[in-house]
Amino acid sequence: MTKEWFKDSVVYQVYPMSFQDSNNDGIGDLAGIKQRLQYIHNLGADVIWLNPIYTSPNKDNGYDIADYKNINSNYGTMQDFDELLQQAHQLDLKIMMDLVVNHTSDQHAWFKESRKSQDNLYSDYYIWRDPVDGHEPNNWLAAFGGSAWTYVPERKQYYLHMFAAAQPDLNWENPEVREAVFDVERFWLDKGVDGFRMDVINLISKPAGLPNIPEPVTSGTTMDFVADGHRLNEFLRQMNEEVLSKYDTITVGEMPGATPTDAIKYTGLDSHELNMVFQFEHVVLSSNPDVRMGKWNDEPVKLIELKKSLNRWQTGLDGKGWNSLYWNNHDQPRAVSRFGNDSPEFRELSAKMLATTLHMMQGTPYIYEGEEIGMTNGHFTELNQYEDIESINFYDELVNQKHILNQETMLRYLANMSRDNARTPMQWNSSENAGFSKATPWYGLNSNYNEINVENSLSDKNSVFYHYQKLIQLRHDSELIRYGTFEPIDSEDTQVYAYRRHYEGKTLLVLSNFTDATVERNYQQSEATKLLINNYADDLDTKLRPYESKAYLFEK
Ligand code: TEU
Ligand code: CA
Repeated sequence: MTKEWFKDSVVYQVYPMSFQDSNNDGIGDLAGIKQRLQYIHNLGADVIWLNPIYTSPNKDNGYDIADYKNINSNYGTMQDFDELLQQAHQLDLKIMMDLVVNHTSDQHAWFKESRKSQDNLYSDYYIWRDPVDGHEPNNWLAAFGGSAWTYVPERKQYYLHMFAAAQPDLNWENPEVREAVFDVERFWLDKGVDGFRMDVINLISKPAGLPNIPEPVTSGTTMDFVADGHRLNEFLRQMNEEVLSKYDTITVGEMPGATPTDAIKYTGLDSHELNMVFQFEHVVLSSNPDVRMGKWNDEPVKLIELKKSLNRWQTGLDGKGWNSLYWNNHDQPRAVSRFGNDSPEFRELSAKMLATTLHMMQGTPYIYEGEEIGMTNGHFTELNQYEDIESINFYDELVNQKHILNQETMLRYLANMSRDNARTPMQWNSSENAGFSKATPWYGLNSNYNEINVENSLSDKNSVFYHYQKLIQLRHDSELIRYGTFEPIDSEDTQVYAYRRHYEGKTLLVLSNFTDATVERNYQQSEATKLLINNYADDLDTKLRPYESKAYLFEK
């Protein structure tokens, strides 16, 4: 397998708004990230992925960009960015930008022009259609609720938005739009950034003719219908040819709905498109069987399903593509609350167990800020504790408008699934506002920051932080961990996640108990050359205590 640096890297995701506030206005910023570079470096990460930091009215926390070449003033200036990039590079940390080019903000200059008339320079930059019988051009629904179409009287037309109305979709069929996007990419690459995470990049090519979709029509079925359009390969190949191939980059395309086959199509090792995809399979496993409710549910994920999904990706991409490995990000609940157990008794054990399970797989691991100290969901109980557009809109739609759910059930679903779980400020220490800011933070802190914080983690040699640090070190030191092939074992086991990796005659055995009970499993671990990492102080051989996780090396 060809060795490339994106395969050897571990990525740390920073959500700038919630990471570190340097000027005490309650909002995280670039200078704050600069103060914490050493911390990320100390963890061992190689790359930082920054969520969007561009000028934005923040209707969707920066995923609505009004100017791709300027910095959101909440976060600082271009000079702050240049300094951040330079200092990161001095520490050998690369910077990956979030590129949101399926849509812009409705406050972007292109859209402001485009909406004025049907015959100006930017008229064709977005997807405009005439009304059909006085209605929307088709039945598509937007990801944040309501129709995917909004009418503009000046043009007497509707524009398409797969997300909020404030996020009009760009018209990638227009070659000028593609050139404009490539120009943005060159701007940042010429500054020296090291790559891009491309937001919903599998939505950029829309189905020809924009046909109605079959029932049931929901925001979820709309997204599946639109994803993976017939010109996606062509657009990505052009981007690669004209831009990416001219720089040394790391790229990951966010692709809701993607299967391993799709991943190979767009990120295959010789596809000349992107390096990796963010697939969604393992984070939608608990989705509500009632499609009207989409992702909203309070069901725990079943280990068997989780294993099937991750194993399928591991074996499916082996030798053909490259996995991105993640448990959570700014759109997902906290890993330890969702896949582990965030009770005081098991939080640290299960956070470490999850970390080992994922970091011993083949692929590039992504760590979301706070995951490395085992930060938990917010456990919110009131609607006014939420601020995310998705949570608020769907509460309104499902409870108030459609009366499909009562208030209490939806609040339970939000507590389980809301994106806000991931967006509470980073917990640095137990001082006021968790060391995030001296002012009231833009969004409420998790009340457990007195106990769960970076300072405590750094002063405890058995902390979740040091477990992550060790996993990263092991990966950096081992070709077996980076490049070994993946062998699933006992896929039907409902309690233990077990797998092997193989490389040049060496074998890695990973065993993780996903339950709070002690179980017995014999994989001849007593014959191992070495126990590489575990989360209990001792090793009881075939016994796996609650959330116990062990990785063994067999040298022959
Ligand atoms: O998310 C894409 C996406 O599919 C989301 O709708 C996701 O399914 C949802 O958040 C899960 O609840 C990306 C960004 O990561 C997200 O933050 C943005 O809101 C979205 O695109 C629009 O740009
Ligand atoms: Ca600030």
